[in-house]
Amino acid sequence: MFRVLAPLLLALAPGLTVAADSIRVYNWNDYIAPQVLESFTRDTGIAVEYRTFSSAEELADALASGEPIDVAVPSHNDLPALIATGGLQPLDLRLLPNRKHLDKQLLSKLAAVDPQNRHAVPYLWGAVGLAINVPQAEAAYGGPLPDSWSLLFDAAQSARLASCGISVLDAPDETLALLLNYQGRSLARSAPSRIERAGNLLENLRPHLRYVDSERYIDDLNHGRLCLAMAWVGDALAAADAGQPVRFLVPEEGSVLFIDNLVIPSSARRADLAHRFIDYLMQPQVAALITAETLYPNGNADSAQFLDAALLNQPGLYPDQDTKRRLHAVEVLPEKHAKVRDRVWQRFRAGS
Ligand code: N2P
Repeated sequence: MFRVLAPLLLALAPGLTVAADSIRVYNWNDYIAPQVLESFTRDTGIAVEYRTFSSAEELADALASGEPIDVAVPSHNDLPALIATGGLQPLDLRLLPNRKHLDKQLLSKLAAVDPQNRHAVPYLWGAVGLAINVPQAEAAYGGPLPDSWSLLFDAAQSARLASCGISVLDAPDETLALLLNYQGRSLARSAPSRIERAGNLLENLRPHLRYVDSERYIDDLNHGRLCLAMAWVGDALAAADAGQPVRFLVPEEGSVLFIDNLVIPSSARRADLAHRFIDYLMQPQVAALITAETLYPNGNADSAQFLDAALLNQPGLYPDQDTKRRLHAVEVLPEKHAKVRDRVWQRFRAGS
């Protein structure tokens, strides 16, 4: 019936196209349950052109280019700059009835970077930590490992682990914040000269690292090809899930938290459909499925009832009280520091 009718409709109404409803979604890699995209299209008739990025820089470049993107997923610390430069559309809350399921505490934290929560809703969040392939790392280190960022930042220690493979996330704000915190300081309150010196220290570590990348390490951890990785929680838990003796650790010095958010960039062509997609993801069952698949905590308070008890209690996924005390949100970097950060980071990432 449909097959016959469609050409007929097209002939009668040339402006009307079948399945013209589509949106472009730009998300972090390994950050959705693929079946959710399929069910969204099945339920709504809206096709999703889905692409991924693996660093905040890649997303920033795509947003700055003005290419049409209907839904993107920036981290909380990048929201102030995006809002200030008019990069985001305010959300129409009337089109987001499922927003009522979101965690109120998380929303109020986010209001510090997105006043009145006008532009963003929390999607997934989590901690940065160390993913350690314990048997490999202990063998290379020559005994039990300290519960510390020194494994990475102390050149004598990382030299011992270099042979079994170390990787660092392509995440300058997180890495520099962690290094300065390890030195007893704060990235946001550091003078540019101190950031420059932190960059020099990173460069000295560079020969001990296989690479600086936020995507390759997932497969390498899953196949036992790295023994130490600075990791986002879900990526590390995925390796343990794949059967590797990989432990996710929030070291004793503490670490940073990120909150990633669904937003509608100003370049969006179909803000109406973007709202439908965002609302779809905020259904508690859908949010639970995404957490089960990605192993990242979500920002949906009502999704807990749909999560397996085993998953809810999986160590590391939802941080316990003691770990929570050692975690603080990635700080917003003052604009005047962005240049030195980028310069330092480019040198470090390239390894030359
Ligand atoms: C998952 C990416 C996590 C995003 N691969 C951290 N902001």
